[in-house]
Amino acid sequence: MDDQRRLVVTGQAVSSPTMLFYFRFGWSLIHMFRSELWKDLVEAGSGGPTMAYGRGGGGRNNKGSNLLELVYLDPVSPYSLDPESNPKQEEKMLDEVILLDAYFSMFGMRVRIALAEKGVEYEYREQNLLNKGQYLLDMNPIHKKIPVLIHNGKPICESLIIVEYIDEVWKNNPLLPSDPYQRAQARFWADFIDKKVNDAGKRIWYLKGEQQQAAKEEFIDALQLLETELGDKPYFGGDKFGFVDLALIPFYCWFHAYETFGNFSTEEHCPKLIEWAERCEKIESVSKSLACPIKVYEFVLILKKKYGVK
Ligand SMILES: N[C@@H](CCC(=O)N[C@@H](CS)C(=O)NCC(=O)O)C(=O)O
Repeated sequence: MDDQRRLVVTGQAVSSPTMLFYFRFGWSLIHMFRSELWKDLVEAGSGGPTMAYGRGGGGRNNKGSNLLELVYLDPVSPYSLDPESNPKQEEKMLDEVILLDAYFSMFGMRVRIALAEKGVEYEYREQNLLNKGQYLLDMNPIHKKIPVLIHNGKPICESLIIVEYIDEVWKNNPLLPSDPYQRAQARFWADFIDKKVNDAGKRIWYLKGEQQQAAKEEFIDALQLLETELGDKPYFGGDKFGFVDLALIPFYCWFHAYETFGNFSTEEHCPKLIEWAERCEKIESVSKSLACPIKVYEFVLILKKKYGVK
């Protein structure tokens, strides 16, 4: 355990710059000690993030703790506590992370998973997409859609762009591969998911007859291509859950709705992909970020009514 962590855990005296820091942010530490996440970090030992800082508030996945945001501190990160190695550290400490999202959004789920993978605490703000608030319109004036990540007042839009941003800012637990070719491949498949899986999936519940049949075939074709790309690997990126897994897995909680409205079984056509999805679901960042499939189905019923779809 390094000095900084020993200070936090045992309350021992430290150097004056560090004391100044704690004096200034002492109230935050009280919240930090209360958090589950802090306990996890302390137990995580070396190799992972070495320290956390939090502010009062409450993320939706926070199980009652008062942490609003979290900054990892390690000797090489820009968030390092050592003022000499990073004179701007206090500025960085004031990170504020807000997510404008909607429970049922597969795009929002991607961002929730990415933030959970990184251990970033944030303020979750559920949006009413039928009556959009001014803040959402201000933060995403072009598309007026969720998700929007607001980092220190600056909005970032579009789920895959947000996930890449998160991966660049919080470098622990990388989501994209480091090799440029592999990165390009990962981006290709994530884009394929947006263009093919999302579009066909929506048409399955929205359309009827021949058009619905065509949508089902497109959906299955797209998933079979993805299954081939997965091959015998546990995850798309190899042994570790990564960018393409994160881009696709939120659709899994919509499968029940697609299958019920389209009267088909994905598993019958893509058994290995379902095994992959079940594997992903066992990962905590995924399980706590996905919507309940039954609730998704009920939500689609409401959407169908809204759009006058029988
Ligand atoms: N390409 C966008 C899609 C985002 C999107 O379609 N969001 C939906 C919710 S799932 C939305 O905000 N819809 C509101 C609207 O279309 O007015 C992304 O990846 O973030």
